[in-house]
Amino acid sequence: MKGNFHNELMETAPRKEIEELQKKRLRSVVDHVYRSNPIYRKLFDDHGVAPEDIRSLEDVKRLPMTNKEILRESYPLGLCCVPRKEVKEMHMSSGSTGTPVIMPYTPADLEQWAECMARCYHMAGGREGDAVQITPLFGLFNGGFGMYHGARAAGLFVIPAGPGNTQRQVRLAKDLNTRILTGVVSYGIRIIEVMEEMGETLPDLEIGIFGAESFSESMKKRVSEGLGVEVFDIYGMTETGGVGTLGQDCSAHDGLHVWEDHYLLEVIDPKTGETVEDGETGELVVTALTREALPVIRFRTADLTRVLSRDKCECGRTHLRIAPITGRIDDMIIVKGVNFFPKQVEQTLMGIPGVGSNYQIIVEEIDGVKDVRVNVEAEPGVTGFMVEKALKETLGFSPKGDIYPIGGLPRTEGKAQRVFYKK
Ligand code: DLL
Repeated sequence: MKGNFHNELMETAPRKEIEELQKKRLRSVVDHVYRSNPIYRKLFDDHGVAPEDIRSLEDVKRLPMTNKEILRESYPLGLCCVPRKEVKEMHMSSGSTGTPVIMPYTPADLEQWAECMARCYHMAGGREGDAVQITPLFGLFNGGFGMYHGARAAGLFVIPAGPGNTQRQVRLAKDLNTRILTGVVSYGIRIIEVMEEMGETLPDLEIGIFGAESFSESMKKRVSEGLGVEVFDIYGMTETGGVGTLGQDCSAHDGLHVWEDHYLLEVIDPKTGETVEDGETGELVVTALTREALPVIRFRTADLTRVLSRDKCECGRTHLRIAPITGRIDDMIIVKGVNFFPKQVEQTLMGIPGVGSNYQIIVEEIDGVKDVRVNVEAEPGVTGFMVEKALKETLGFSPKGDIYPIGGLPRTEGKAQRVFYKK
């Protein structure tokens, strides 16, 4: 077990201490947003709650919940809680529905992000001086810059490759002895394909940090075997401040440690809004305790997960662990009375020998009846019947679909689109 910490004192602090800190920080962030932003103030006033009402951690439940809508409606900087001159960077998520969400950062926010992300690098076994090849886009997407800020804080040697030009990417990794490769999951798969085409291996590569997309256990196995690395599942989102802010798994690979000194988590039943018990799956709700420019308060992430443990982990960390993300609430597909998530399809497909790593789930409506097709790439010898049978066993019904030769489905350099809706 690697005992690699970035901030050992905080990462291993006793629960009681973390909770005391959370309580203090919750009071202070509530006070900050109430005093500095009229939208937040109105939201709190309409909900009948004032900063003085927040005395314990339980009192978080007295606060109103927020969601992506309020961030969209206040585009571009309506929810910003600091004067414009204090904002030094921004990132943005475009989302599927059009209006983007902008996340502003003060210098302290950038440090907070770097701290969270640096903890993730160390938790994955990164050491000062390691070459880290960062393949998410450097731009409005938070992935590239977040991994950059964190790598600087962790003392790594940054190769700011960004996505694309994959042959050059492989050569760079070889020539510069890249030890840590980071990316969105589907780009990890793309690199494996190109390595195979080039007949290259990357013996110095040991650590793969991937996320931003559905990441089933069987996909993790493929990425791990294809790249020859230990794979880590990294989590974060624009609204909480970007990649790594919500943590990652450690070498025990038993859930994602969430940085609780910076974020207060709740898991709720998305229908009733009530908190669910630890172990029960629900929607993750996040309050950012330490951000200045735009701290989200009880933000409904739409991501589904469950609390796995609040006990000290074998790695020594005390920050709670959540299950890898099941999917987004709005990604749930209901066909013929069966509910499922794209991740379940991925998990099944990736478990079939000879099936490639690219797939499409097509939801179509014919004469008012929803149907689903699953297209997948596969080696010769894999038949549609084999795929249907495997899906029948896990989903309870067997979607039809087409088998494409490896390389037959489109590739993307950013987040892959897996689900397509057709009318
Ligand atoms: O995707 C941040 C990120 C960049 C994470 C690079 C990991 C690597 P957004 O574009 O705002 O930010 O999208 C956030 O992506 O609410 C989840 O639905 C999904 N997501 C992020 N990480 C994971 C993960 C980045 N590890 C949204 N597993 C989130 C599953 C993930 N889904």
